Amino acid sequence: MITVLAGGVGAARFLRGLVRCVPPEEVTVVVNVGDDLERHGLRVCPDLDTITYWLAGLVDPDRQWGRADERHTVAEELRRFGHDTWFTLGDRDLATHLHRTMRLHQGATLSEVTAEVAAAFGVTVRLLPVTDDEVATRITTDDGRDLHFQEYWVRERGEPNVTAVRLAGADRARPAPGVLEAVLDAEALLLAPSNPVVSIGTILAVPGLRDAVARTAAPVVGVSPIISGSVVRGMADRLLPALGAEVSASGVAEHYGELLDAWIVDDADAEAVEHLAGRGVTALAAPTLMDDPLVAAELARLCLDTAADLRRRGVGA
Ligand code: FO1
Repeated sequence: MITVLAGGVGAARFLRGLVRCVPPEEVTVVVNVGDDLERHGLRVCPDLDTITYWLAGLVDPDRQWGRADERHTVAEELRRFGHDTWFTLGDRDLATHLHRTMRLHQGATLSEVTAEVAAAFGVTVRLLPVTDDEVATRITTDDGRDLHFQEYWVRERGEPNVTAVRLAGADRARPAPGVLEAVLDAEALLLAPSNPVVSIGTILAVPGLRDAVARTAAPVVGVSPIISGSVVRGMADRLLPALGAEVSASGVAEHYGELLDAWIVDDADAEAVEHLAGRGVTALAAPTLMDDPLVAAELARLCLDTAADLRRRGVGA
């Protein structure tokens, strides 16, 4: 089994490549749920849904989240009642949130509903929320406000300066069923090129996860989400400094520290390879900009080959 720690869009593009290299049934994805929120009484899970829609080939190609061929009739009508629709839910997307919320109200767990949604979209990789407990990524801004991640990222367009990031509720959260086993029993554990702070970091903030990643016999191979000091998308460049991490391929590898056995950087950052070798991290340079599914497939193939090579050399065990 190949296990991937994943956030939203960057992870989805990577997974689209991975499923071209191995049968989807052999892939388990542990997904961040810190972005999740309640809107209009509905439970919305942006990272789980983004991965589902990408793998189903139904994602909006321009926004890269939400559904293609989408309309926003319900959102327009909600505004008639004075509801605030800064977090815009499309008509098709709403069906996912309605189903999920109905099932949660019936007592189903988020894991159970996630499996139902994936099956309904014909997605055969196993998607696991990192926890079935309610957690939320919260952002402290330099003017002293405490915002939900989506308030920071969407409502305020990521403009405020960030002084702290935390996963609220993490202290009471338990790994969802199968999550620890997926990390410990994997033949390879891949860190997708997701946001190291609010996607990978929030996965690792769930008690037991960081320890499982540190202990797994699987080689841990990560892909840098930073190319030439810049993010491919999102706001990791503004969150990493809040954690004292450098905004570079090397800086993220150092931020992950002992957890990594290998780190894939973009060709543009090839100079990081020997710098990291000096720190005992096997680093390789390759194309990591996954605009083309074939690039994503080659990148995923490189991760798997690197993990197999590390296993042969007894690294990671
Ligand atoms: N991002 C936006 O910038 N504006 C939105 O109105 C918005 C709505 C939305 C609805 C469902 C969903 O699954 C994602 C949505 N996103 C929106 C993207 C979301 O903020 C990000 O996908 C992740 O939370 C960060 O990776």
